[in-house]
Amino acid sequence: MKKFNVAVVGATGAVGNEMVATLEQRKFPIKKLTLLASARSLGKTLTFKGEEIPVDELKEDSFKGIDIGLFSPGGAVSTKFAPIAVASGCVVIDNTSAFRMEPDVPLVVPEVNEHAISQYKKRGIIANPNCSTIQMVVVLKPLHDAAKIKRVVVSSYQAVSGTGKKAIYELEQQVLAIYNNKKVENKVYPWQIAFNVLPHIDSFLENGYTKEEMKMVNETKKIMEDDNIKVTATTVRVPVFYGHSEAVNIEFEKDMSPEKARKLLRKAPGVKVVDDPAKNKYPLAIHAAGKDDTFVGRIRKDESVPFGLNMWVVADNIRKGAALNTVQIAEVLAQKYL
Ligand code: NAP
Ligand code: 12T
Repeated sequence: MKKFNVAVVGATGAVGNEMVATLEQRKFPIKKLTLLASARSLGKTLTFKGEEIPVDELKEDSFKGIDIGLFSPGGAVSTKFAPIAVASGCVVIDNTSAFRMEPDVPLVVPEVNEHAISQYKKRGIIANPNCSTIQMVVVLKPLHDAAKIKRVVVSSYQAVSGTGKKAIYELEQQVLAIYNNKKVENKVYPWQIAFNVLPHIDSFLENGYTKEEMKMVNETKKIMEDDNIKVTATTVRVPVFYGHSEAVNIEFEKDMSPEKARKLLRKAPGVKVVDDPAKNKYPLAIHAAGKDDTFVGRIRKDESVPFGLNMWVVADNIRKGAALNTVQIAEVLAQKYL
């Protein structure tokens, strides 16, 4: 089997760390693994297959001989370094929002639009969608194929790990401060997140929505390859460490009963139906954390429209929402295209 030289860019971050673990768990065919981060991380190491690998500083000449680059160093760094990596012959799979909506960059969730990976040659870049969008589209796709979705109304309950390691630390420190009767400090979020709920993820736009909300609207259409699906979103930060939850309301063109939806979703790749309310069984962030699947439950009729459903969708935002989806794309690239 062919083996590849792989670089993880942003390796010391919440997503990068999980990428390294996922490459090991899924036995990705690696010849050499290169770990890249900022100069701040020089001297650090990460363990891969029992070996301590040093973290190198990301520089313009970092990509010589690298076949695949898994990027999550933030939008500004990806904007600068993804084209540099491509110029030295590397295929980039980028987790930031830098390239997602560019028409000549495929935006891929393998369970939904794996075929779009074939378009990677135009720019040498494949974009990994936003975490909240990924877990929603793996559930929407089989339902859309069966009964055509007209409109989606989603409200998210998003974990702090989505913002990175500094935000995980901020929630921990705030909980400790409150417990010890000390002053609560906030640096990452504009308000205290511990024991609070913030209707604010990423920055605000002219239209009153946040960037995170508009990512859900625009990325869903691109991944599902259907501009007619109407989407509206309210994205909310909650004091949870790992796992995004979503209340999803779907209106269909044709009839779609809860029973039929459960049947379709039981067969859907990457989806697990957890839907037995009588036994208090429904998807929970604490159960989804560390898992690969997207969990769906509370599937019930929206009685206010002819053909509608409500459901609750949960996944590990760092795994399926980021690292796992990226490694799945890399697997298809390695097996079919490189
Ligand atoms: P994080 O925990 O803050 O980690 C950031 C990583 O980027 C660290 O490894 C950091 O290295 C590195 N980095 C920062 N500035 C750099 C520079 N100038 N040069 C080289 N490396 C640099 O953040 P995260 O949660 O892992 O997220 C990182 C990015 O991934 C975010 O910008 C976001 O766009 C994307 N992301 C996407 C999703 C998704 O929805 N698919 C989810 C989460 C995150 P040091 O440790 O040396 O500072
Ligand atoms: N601000 O990759 O804060 O577009 O949870 C993902 C998660 C941006 C992204 C977050 C963010 C992205 C967050």
